[in-house]
Amino acid sequence: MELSFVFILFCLIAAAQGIHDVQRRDAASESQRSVTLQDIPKNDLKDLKLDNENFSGYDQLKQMKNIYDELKSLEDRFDELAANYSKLQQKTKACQASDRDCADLFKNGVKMDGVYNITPDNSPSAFKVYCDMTTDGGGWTLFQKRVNGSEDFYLDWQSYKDGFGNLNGEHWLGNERIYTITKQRRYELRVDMEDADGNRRYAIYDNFAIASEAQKYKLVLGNYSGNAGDSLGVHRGYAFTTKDRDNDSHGGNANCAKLYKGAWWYYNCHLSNLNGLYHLTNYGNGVIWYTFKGHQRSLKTTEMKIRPVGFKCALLCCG
Ligand SMILES: [Ca+2]
Repeated sequence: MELSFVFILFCLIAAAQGIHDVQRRDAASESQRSVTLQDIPKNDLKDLKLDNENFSGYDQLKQMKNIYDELKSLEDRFDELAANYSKLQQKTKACQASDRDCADLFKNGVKMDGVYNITPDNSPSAFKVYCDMTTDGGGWTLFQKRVNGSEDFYLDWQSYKDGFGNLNGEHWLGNERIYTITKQRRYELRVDMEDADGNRRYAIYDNFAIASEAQKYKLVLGNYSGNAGDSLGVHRGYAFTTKDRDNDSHGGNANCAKLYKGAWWYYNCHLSNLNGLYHLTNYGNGVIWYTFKGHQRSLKTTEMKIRPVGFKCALLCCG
């Protein structure tokens, strides 16, 4: 270390000056000065043996030796810290480079709700999502929101594939993006909802994914918990249906998306229809969660959001 070398040099000069002063004051000890600092090569300080206590510079030399030992110890400690810092830097960089979803962003210090860029594994580029960083510990990536009826949700296959709406308001993130996110790791789904009177309920499923477009964005769903009742479980395993792509199990030419003015994983047809029409009555074609408000009452707000299973347990470590 250059710094320690300079410091040692400084000590040498100071000590030499001190010894010189002592020498001038103490002529009687002239004969004892068999060793002077000039006789000691600087690099030999570390091997210096202080076995001659009788020469006049003994105390100064001993002090220098102590300083040298302390500097050496500090140097070792500094090298150790530098190595640790370098490791930490690499780890932090690895964490920050992997904003695969809102959970990664949260772990990397983003704690405010809002729109952020994420780059899921195998995604050709980053894209924006709305992150809920406050509900039940945060880290949620939203893919659906209804709040005021400002967006038309009665749209076709391509629109649902690509996504539509305003990420800060009503939107569907897009089936292709939902597929890309959920194929990375295991996610849980949370559905928050509120009725026209302001009553709030939620439903959680301990596994959620959608399959690829080739598999018609089929719904993969785990077990339910919550207080809204299970109105999605019955849709488990069904393909996505839009008004122009009938993949439901309703026979003949009947298309549940057309019948109930939405787009969903219909069977024949639904217990939930969160992409239905934003209005308050009319059987089955509203924003429906059957076990909360039945088939006639449309919800005022809904949010569908996902985060990795075990997110809360994993908060203290990265990756
Ligand atoms: Ca059909």
